[in-house]
Amino acid sequence: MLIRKPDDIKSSEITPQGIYLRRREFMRAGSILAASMLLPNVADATARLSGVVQSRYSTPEEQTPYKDVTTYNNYYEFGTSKSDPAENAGSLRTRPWTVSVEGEIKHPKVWDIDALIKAFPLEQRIYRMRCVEGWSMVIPWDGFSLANLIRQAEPTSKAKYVEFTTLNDPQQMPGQRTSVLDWPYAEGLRMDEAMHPLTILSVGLYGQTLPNQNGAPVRLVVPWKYGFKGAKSIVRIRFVEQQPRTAWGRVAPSEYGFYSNVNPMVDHPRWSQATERRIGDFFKRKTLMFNGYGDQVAQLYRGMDLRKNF
Ligand SMILES: Nc1nc2c(c(=O)[nH]1)N[C@H]1C(S)=C(S)[C@@H](COP(=O)(O)O)O[C@H]1N2
Ligand SMILES: [Mo]
Repeated sequence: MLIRKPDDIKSSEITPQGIYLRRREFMRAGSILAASMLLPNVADATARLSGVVQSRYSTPEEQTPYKDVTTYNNYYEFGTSKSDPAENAGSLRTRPWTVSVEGEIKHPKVWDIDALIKAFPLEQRIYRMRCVEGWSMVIPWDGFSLANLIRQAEPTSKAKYVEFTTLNDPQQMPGQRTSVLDWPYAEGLRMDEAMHPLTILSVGLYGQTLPNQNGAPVRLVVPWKYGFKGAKSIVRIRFVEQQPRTAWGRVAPSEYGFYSNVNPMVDHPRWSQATERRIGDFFKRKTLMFNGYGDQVAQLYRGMDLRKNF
């Protein structure tokens, strides 16, 4: 565990150029980390990530404080209320950990997580994140472009989709002993979505390795889609010919479509998606098409009926 006191951490280490991390938030993040050292067996025993370069894809919007990002979570393997993951995810063992990259590719490989973290350039991507439930955050993720991993794997011509699967271990994940979802959690992307430069595998946030409640040691982040696309604690990435079934699609196909693009014009069957509440704000704001990433991603869906393909 490599935790340094806040004064030792210069914001320039995370944000060498461009957008800077505001010191106030950094101090807050640092003091939480420092406090966590005093407690035994805490969930966010994170370590500093090195060599993280700021990305030009980052938003300059105000970042959601570390405390909110790490205590207001959805991770049903550890309970269904927002505070459950931070309280219960300490039982997840993230080392040793492997990620199997398999299916319709020329170079299947079982990656050791630490080799994976070192294999591709790490960037900090400050992304707007929108949960289907109507709240949003701005999170400085640290990770690498999924396209880099895919290029190395060399998909065959049969690879049309990518499936992401979370660890299946009811011993470590108390929620998996209940039937809220059809375990293990699974998500999927079309190949061009997976290859898009905005799509990342995240291994950290705020310059530290991911806290367990945020999906340690590696999770998917797709900022123009609802948050549930971002499968946490991934153990398998499989390239397939058919559109994969997803965990949410299995329990409620009429509510959670495969694409799950943020779309203020298409309501969830039980609530409107026109507005959202940014965590920390009092007033709601309008939700933007593709969560504001339309300039970059709208062309992926040209000619598609986004009401049918929700
Ligand atoms: N394995 C797994 N991944 C998951 C979930 C989950 O319950 N289990 N919840 C999803 C939902 S609904 C959201 S909004 C995001 C929340 O990520 P965060 O807690 O890091 O903000 O994780 C997604 N990934
Ligand atoms: Mo969500």
